[in-house]
Amino acid sequence: MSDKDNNQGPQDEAPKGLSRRGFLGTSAVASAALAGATALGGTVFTRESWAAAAKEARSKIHVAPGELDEYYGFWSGGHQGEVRVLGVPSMRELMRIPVFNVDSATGWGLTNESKRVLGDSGKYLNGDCHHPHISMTDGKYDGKYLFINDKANSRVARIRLDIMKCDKMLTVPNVQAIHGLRLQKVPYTKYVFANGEFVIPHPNDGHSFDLQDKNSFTMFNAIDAEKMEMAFQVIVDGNLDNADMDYSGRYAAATCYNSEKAYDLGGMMRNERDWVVVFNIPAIEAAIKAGKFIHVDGDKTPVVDGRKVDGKDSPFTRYIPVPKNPHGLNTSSDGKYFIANGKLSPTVSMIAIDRLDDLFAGKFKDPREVIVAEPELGLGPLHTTFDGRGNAYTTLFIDSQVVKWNMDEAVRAYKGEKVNYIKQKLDVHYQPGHNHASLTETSEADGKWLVVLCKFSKDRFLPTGPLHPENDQLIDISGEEMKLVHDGPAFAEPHDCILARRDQIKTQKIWKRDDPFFAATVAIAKKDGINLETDNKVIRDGKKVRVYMTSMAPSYGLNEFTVKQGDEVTVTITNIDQIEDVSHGFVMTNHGVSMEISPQQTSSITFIADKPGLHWYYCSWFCHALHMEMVGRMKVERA
Ligand code: RUQ
Ligand code: CUA
Ligand code: CA
Repeated sequence: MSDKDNNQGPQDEAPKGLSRRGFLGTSAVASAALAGATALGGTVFTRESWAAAAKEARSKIHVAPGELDEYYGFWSGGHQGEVRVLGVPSMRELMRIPVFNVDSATGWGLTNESKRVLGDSGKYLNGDCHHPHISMTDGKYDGKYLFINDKANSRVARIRLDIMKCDKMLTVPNVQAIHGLRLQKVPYTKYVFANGEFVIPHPNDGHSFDLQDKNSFTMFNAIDAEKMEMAFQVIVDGNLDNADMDYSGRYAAATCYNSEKAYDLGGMMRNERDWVVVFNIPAIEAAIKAGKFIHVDGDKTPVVDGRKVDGKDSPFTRYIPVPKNPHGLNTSSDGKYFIANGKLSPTVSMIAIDRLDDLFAGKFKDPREVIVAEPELGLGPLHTTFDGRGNAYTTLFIDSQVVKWNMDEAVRAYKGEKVNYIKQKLDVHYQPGHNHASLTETSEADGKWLVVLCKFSKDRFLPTGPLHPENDQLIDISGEEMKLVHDGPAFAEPHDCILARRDQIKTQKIWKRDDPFFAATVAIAKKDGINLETDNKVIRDGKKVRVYMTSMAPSYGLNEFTVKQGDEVTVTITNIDQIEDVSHGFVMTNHGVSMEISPQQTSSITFIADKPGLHWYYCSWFCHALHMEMVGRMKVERA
């Protein structure tokens, strides 16, 4: 293949006599270009210019052997279903946290402890996570939890950051595809806000397939962050894409791209403007407290109706028209603006949060009076992030660029002043979706690093066949000028990431014996009269056999046990090693059984002993010079 065939690559130029922008035109943006398959490329550059820039940058991101990164990064694993932990700026992957996927190494989805977290939804083996967000107190990360959505099976999961394991999961009732997810910032993360993306009929039982029907809608969902139970739902007009919340704890906002409630692409692009819907959280809470709520489709969650009736607003919502199929919704770190990213419009819309009280009080004729600027930034704006110095950084999917712009200057320009609010445009590689500046979602945005999550990597890495990696690029934004310092290939598909200072995340080095993560397993052992730290015993309970053993490098407490063919066997292992990093595993060969048992952890797994004969089990985490010898045998007697 010649370089010329490789469209979107750095080699391509705009057709002769036309600038890329002129050729594309803002109205032509919609269909062809968004597919990411146009013949239009990034800015022309040479390999040499990249090499020079890279050399200068390399010193900045080099974290020497034995040294630690300054930031934790939590990356969504997209439709791979996990969360990944990276060190920033080295961009080294530190850990993977299985969530909506099944994980062979740790036994996530296989162990009893993980199955209890997964609940009924454990029947789904896939997930699609997009938006990882860290719990906050007073607008700053408190390091307690990370929440993440599952678009594929309409779930929200919580990860405990002290142990970096998922400890709760909730299927959101009566909505399809949880997409946008953000947290209450102030005074603390009481609610997780999660958008149901798709409009569906209610009840969704086949009685109707008509999206225009008044019983077809989607809902904005508030989840109690501590209990991980539904708090309330709000019925909305149109659909819901991304969301964020303000720094007062009063207003949440979400973008809608399908105000048309259309079935197809053409229909969803019909309106020149869709909207941002703003939710008045205290008004919703007051209505629910007063018992003024309904139920939807037999679920017990309190629901309020935030739709307009005959053009009249509900007390719970306001709809602010913005162009066109907006996508990302970002609260500026100074707390002043909700910014809706135009996607099919080259603009972003800046909503002044301090005008929302008046909007709800009915003081404006036109809800667009809360918009204080609509700067034109480039083609395909998707997401915006902030440096805490008054600048915003917006990804331009179609232009394959990040644009740095000044928010105050954009507001002044909107009032008619002649000021160029665009500070810099930087090529990224290629087609960026989310971007994320260090601490940007908090009042402590520090303007040091910017991660840009590019959907296409094209020619940036050694080829890997038709399926290409994504490209997570790291950009130094500490100075006046953005500087690209690192290309990071990633497997499908980090939609989004979040960076926290390393002092904001406090982890345990070994498990605490009273950890709730395995408390239910401990309770079963207690009923069996077992002391998990000392006992190695087999308990028979009809056809159920519970095998209890300890592990300590390099041996299990039991090096053999006997069961009968057809028994349901539960193996519960307590790792009594106290030494940091000495994790053991348990694999029963040819039984699909695998799990992690880290120091002071109790793990259990249940399977059917369906094959008579001798079956070796072994430790799967390299723990000792005699790790290979850390084995035992299950003898299965013929039925
Ligand atoms: S969305 S690429 Cu799933 Cu966060 Cu914008
Ligand atoms: Cu225990 Cu390897
Ligand atoms: Ca639309």
